[in-house]
Amino acid sequence: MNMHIVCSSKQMTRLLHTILFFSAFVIYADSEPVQFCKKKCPVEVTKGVNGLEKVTLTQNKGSSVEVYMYGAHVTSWKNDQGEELLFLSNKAIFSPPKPIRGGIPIVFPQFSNLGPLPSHGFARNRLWVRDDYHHPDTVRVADGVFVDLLLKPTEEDLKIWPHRFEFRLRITLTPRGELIMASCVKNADTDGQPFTFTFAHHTYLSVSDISKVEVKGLAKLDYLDNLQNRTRQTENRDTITINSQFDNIYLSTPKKIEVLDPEKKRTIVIQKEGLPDVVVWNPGEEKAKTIEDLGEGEYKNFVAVEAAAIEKPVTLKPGEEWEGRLEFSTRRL
Ligand code: TA6
Repeated sequence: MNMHIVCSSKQMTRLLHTILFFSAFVIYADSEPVQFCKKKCPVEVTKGVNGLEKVTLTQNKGSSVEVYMYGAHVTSWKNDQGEELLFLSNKAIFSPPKPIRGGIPIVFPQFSNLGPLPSHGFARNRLWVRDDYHHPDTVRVADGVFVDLLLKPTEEDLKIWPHRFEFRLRITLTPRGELIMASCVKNADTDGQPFTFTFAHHTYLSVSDISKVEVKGLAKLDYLDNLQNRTRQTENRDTITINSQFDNIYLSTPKKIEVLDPEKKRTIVIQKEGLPDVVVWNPGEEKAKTIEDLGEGEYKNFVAVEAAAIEKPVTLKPGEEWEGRLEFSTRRL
């Protein structure tokens, strides 16, 4: 996918799409207006848990994605066979300002406690809006159903992080059931100040049993061990397996990471651009007990594999844009 699709800005395009009234926010790949679909709509807006607005993307073969406007949070991704690929806690609290436990929280503009903000920043507990900006090329290159979301700071946000940003996120479900998250952050500050942020897609992948899972693609890499004051170490295993609390930030990782689940007989393939680091996290049995919105024993059913930009924070001058892209697909083992 062309990385410029989310960021480029053209007034004419905006105008054109407004006139065509593509529901002011969503486009189907063949440009069919959402409200006229005869069978199941490829893009549906409904009320989810606690009445929070939810967008569901579906493909003919059966794959689907659910996204909450609260946090621009993907809570479900199913393949053609209807298998759920993301973990969502049974005790997830769908009640702002608590972030949703599971799915794909957006960590922005601060990863963990690496700055003055609350841990993991605020994007995951803000209400995003649907974005009315589209570029014609996107219809061709996206090749799927998608929703465009936008986050801008409120006056309250500016008090804790005084930077006028625009965060555009396109979430696409391809005809083959792949999930694509394309992010664009722009420095929209007019007073000429650069800003710096860290970022992660805090993805909770659904697995049969954490102790059986293998993460491939991180061999020989340096990592920061979050459980040891982020001391820098080198991974000497070819394949990562997890048998207790685990919280490493792998640095300068390859573009492709694979998560093998022998019991489910499937591999989840993660491909990324602009997101050099990968956090691998699981709380393990003891720590899990302290996480109030995680059900008993649920720690076994997920591994967080988080495509991120942490070690080298991103700095944007006024008008500059940063792009990140993440793609998930599955393969039978
Ligand atoms: O990304 C890993 C991590 O930062 C862990 O250290 C762990 O605390 C986790 O995220 C969950 O954070 P949360 O704020 O969602 O409870």
